[in-house]
Amino acid sequence: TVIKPIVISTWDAGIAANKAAWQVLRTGGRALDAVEQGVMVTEASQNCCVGLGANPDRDGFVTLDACIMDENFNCGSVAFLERIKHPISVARRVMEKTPHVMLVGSGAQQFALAEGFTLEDGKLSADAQKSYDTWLKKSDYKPIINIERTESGHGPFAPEKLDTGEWNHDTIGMVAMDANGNLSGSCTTSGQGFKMRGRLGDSPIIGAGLFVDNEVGAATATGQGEDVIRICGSHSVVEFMRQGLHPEAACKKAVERIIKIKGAKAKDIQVGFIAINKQGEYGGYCIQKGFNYAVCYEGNENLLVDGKYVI
Ligand code: SD4
Repeated sequence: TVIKPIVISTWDAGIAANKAAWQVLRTGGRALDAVEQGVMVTEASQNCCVGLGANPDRDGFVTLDACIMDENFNCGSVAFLERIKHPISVARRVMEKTPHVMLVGSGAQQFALAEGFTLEDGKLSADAQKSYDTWLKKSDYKPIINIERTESGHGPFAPEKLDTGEWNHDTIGMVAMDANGNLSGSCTTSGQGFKMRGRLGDSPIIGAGLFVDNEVGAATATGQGEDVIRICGSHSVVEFMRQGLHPEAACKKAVERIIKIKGAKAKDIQVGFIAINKQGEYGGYCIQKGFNYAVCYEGNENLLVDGKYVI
């Protein structure tokens, strides 16, 4: 029997996001609405990792990336977007109201304002200001390697989080199948903390941070975006599922491909994929310990699953 509806999303912030998505799915709503409304919860939470409360780039500005894809290969994306609270909803408008797939930077912001989104003040959240100040002191303004593993978990290099043993992460990717058996996905992020200004990761790139093929399945990614882009990560996962692999095995194969390319350097990074297929089977895999994802379906509405890892 097919498990549907179902929604899964990256990291433990996915629990709250899944709850919002579930409200849409359990009442027969569309997967597309579920994945938008789900990740909006994370975007809105000021003390989290995604959205305007998140860590800024090296120059002190929060720049946001997001994309969304439905069951008909419609997709929309925004990148390098500043001072807009819900990039995922702007991405959806790009998909629905423009002839384009991606808008970036000031053009994306201009479009958002024309669509009635509010320009926020651009001030860093208290948490982000603190980590930025710490980063500036220690970093000497050099780029920092994104090591997404700490003693206690994972997260981009956020010095004060490391000191307290907490972890942080800066993306939510969500994929869902609705009661009609249609798939959709969303992905939204502030990108790596203290990235170079103008840097984009995988999260706004269809095929890298997210991919949906309604005949097969849907996948999304988190972690070191550059290495997800290198292998067209989420698209690869979906193609592996098309070849008959279970979502977990498909995610594993994509992770192994990255590890093969990176060689010894693979242990310095984290990448995690999660995926669902048309049967409502799900899975996730990551490079190394410390990644988890939230799963929600009838009777199992608050599952947090540790991602299996290769090294
Ligand atoms: C990026 N993939 O910008 C994102 C970062 C991320 O948890 O997922 N961090 O590369």
